[in-house]
Amino acid sequence: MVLKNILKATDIKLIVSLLDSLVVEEGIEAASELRREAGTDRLANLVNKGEELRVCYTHPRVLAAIYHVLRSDIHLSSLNSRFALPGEGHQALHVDWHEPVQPGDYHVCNSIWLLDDFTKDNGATRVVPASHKSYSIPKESMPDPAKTHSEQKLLLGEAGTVVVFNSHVWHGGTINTTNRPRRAIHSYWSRRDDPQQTDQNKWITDDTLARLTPVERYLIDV
Ligand SMILES: O=C(O)CCC(=O)C(=O)O
Repeated sequence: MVLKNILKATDIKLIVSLLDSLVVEEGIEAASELRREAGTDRLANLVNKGEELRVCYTHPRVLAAIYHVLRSDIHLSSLNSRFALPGEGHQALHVDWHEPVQPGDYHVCNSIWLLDDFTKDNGATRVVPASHKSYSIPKESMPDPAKTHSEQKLLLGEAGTVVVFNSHVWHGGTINTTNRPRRAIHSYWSRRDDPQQTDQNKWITDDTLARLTPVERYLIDV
């Protein structure tokens, strides 16, 4: 689902400025709460790193789209950012779950928040349409999941767009051949009975708890 104009230019400016400062401030520790990835600037645990990001776990249209995929009670699994750096960013096709699932038995759903236009050159995410219904995952089904898949499509769109996708769909970042980073946030959700990718109760700070509304606490499950 492609949801256009979720973020305004002014929101994007504030968010990018926050994330750029965090990348510098955290340096080599950045994303250590989750995982680092060569060729990218990643940040994790973003629930605790700025009110500017509240929109990423509360936007009603995005939440409705995620519910539409999971058809279940949900919680935020993790909130991260990923900048694919110039000349980098290619990922093997993968799913965000450890095993194949039967069509309809979905656990996880991602939303990618485009902070830059996603173009065919700057490392847009690739997806293999309908692969979530195949009861298979790339590492078990492709000789080399890093290679191009004959049916893959690029998720292209303008900054401010949010793409919500069933993350049992085979997907991955592509190489950014431009000279500027391709910046995005991943607001990643799962069924409420599945463990969160970021253990939000472990990381939540008193300051964050104090500013969260009851509904936000429910969504983050803290
Ligand atoms: O940022 C992207 O284009 C996709 C990233 C992704 O799928 C991942 O890091 O697991």
